[in-house]
Amino acid sequence: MPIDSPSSSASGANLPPLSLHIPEPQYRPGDTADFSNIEVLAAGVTPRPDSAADASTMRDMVYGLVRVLDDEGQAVGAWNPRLDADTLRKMLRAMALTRAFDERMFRAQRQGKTSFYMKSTGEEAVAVAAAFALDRDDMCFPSYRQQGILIARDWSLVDMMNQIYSNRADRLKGRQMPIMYSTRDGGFFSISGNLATQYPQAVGWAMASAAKGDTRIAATWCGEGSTAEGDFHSACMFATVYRAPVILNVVNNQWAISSFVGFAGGEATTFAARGVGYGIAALRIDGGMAQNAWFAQFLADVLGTPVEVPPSHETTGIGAATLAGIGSGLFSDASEAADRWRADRRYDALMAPDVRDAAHAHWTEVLTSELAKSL
Ligand SMILES: Cc1ncc(C[n+]2csc(CCOP(=O)(O)OP(=O)(O)O)c2C)c(N)n1
Ligand SMILES: [Mg+2]
Repeated sequence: MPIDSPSSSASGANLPPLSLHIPEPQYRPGDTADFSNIEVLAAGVTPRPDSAADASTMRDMVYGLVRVLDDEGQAVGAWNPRLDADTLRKMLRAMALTRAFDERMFRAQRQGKTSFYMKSTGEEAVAVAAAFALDRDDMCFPSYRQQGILIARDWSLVDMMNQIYSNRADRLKGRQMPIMYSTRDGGFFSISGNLATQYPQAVGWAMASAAKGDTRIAATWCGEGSTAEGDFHSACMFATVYRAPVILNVVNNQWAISSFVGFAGGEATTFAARGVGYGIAALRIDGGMAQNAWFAQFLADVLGTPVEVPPSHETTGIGAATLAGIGSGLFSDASEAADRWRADRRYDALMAPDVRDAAHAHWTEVLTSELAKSL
């Protein structure tokens, strides 16, 4: 035995050998995903703490799940934001327009008209509902999947397209990659291709707002994979030390390109639980799936096509709409987004060919008329 072999050392001779854990995803893209191991609490059961509640009183909530819509699509419980029908319609319109815009731009990318595009399919509500909950002049520090904020804020779609095409009307003069919008008037901080850099930027902006005695808050979003970046952690540190008025959203869609959630620490605990370690008030929210039921109903309304929504215990909840009330330092763990979205039976109902084609035709029309208006 070589002299430097670990088992030859006297101190370790009787110890079992150590082993390294390498996370392995249960499902790869293309497999049938099964998320039945994820505990989904019933809608309406999670209490709603006061927005001034101390972080220490709500630690359990990072392991629970805030869900608002029940299986019949009714908003229930203390988290029901009691939005009026008109606001709900506006939110749905922004979500559907975001999806239509994404589809159109994604096709353009596939046709080689632009080099890069990122869709937000299945998580439109995360951005749109937040935009409705925030004040118009609150500052957003998004990742590349919150284009819904601009659309919810009625930003010109043509202006967004100019940026994507880097044409002469591009306000960023071709100096940014496509979809990395930046608009001061839209309260939309420049998107960066370097993951998680928006986190410390948001916290710094929020600290400045507080230092100036302003009333505006910051909100930022990153994917669950991006929480593995050092920037995420230093941002949390500054946020808690200075109690920066910032909402920190983690959108968990289970994958970071080809790395599954396990490589970002998702096997060990929830992403909302990161907040506990920093003493930040944190919540875990089913923020991705509200739109299944909403979309189904909405499409049925606008298209006159009945859409059967089978009851499913796996769906659903409202996400970001309720966030802003909580104040500084909040996580939304919009778990089970993209893969579960696909696996969900409501999605099947939505994606039945006749419904899909009708929806597509309808939203192409809306998109075209929106574009015509802003030209
Ligand atoms: C610092 C840095 N590392 C790696 C990349 C390459 N990259 C771009 S997107 C991405 C995955 C991000 O996953 P996640 O944060 O979960 O967000 P999602 O795309 O799922 O919304 C990676 C690794 C990058 N852009 N920046
Ligand atoms: Mg992800």
